[in-house]
Amino acid sequence: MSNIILHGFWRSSAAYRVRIALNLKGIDYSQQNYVLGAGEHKTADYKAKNPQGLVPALEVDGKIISQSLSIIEYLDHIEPDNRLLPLDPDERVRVQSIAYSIACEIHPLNNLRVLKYLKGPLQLDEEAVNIWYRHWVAEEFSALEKKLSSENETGNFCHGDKPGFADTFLIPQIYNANRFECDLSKYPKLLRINEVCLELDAFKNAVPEKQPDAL
Ligand SMILES: N[C@@H](CCC(=O)N[C@@H](CS)C(=O)NCC(=O)O)C(=O)O
Repeated sequence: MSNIILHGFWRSSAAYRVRIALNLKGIDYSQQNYVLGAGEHKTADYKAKNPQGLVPALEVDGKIISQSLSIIEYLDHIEPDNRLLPLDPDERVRVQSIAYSIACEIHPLNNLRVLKYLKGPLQLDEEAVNIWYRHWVAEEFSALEKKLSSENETGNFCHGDKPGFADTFLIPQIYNANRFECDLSKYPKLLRINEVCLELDAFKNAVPEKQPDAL
């Protein structure tokens, strides 16, 4: 079995996605964590591994893989048991579009470096930054709520009655939205999926507060 190290941070939602995926797959891994607030992910040592200076990165027998989407897709290839992405092209593309709507439309606008830029060079105060954050969550969560509550393919989870790829993206984003006190009452379907996922060990063991570097 490969030696797998997840380079992350307890409160990184992108690392949280990968922890869920590793747990769902039953893959053993260790963690090396970086305090993002202290800039530990920007050191020369870490950038030698991931020049983007972002977490997560997954180290598999010394090889580094960056970007949570590609990491999780890679895990699905190396460990085909308990597939996270369906093989059927129609199912697969549905699951991908749910995950990408979070990973590509919400997360990049609300990432730490973006919020720091708004507060620093653009001099927005805390409240303005929170309004920014909540705006992008609301935009995408409204669309996702509509999609998931109207499509028959949705089950107890984003796709059917088995947790998978899309859930690994939704649950960390809901965690972050709660941190930023977004009003989630308009998204009962998303909240229900969150509740069901958090009953499972794979999700429970991935929650930020349970990680070794949690403050
Ligand atoms: N698209 C990347 C995003 C990675 C990312 O932005 N990670 C955040 C933590 S969730 C980070 O490292 N932020 C550090 C910073 O913004 O300086 C992925 O999905 O892995």
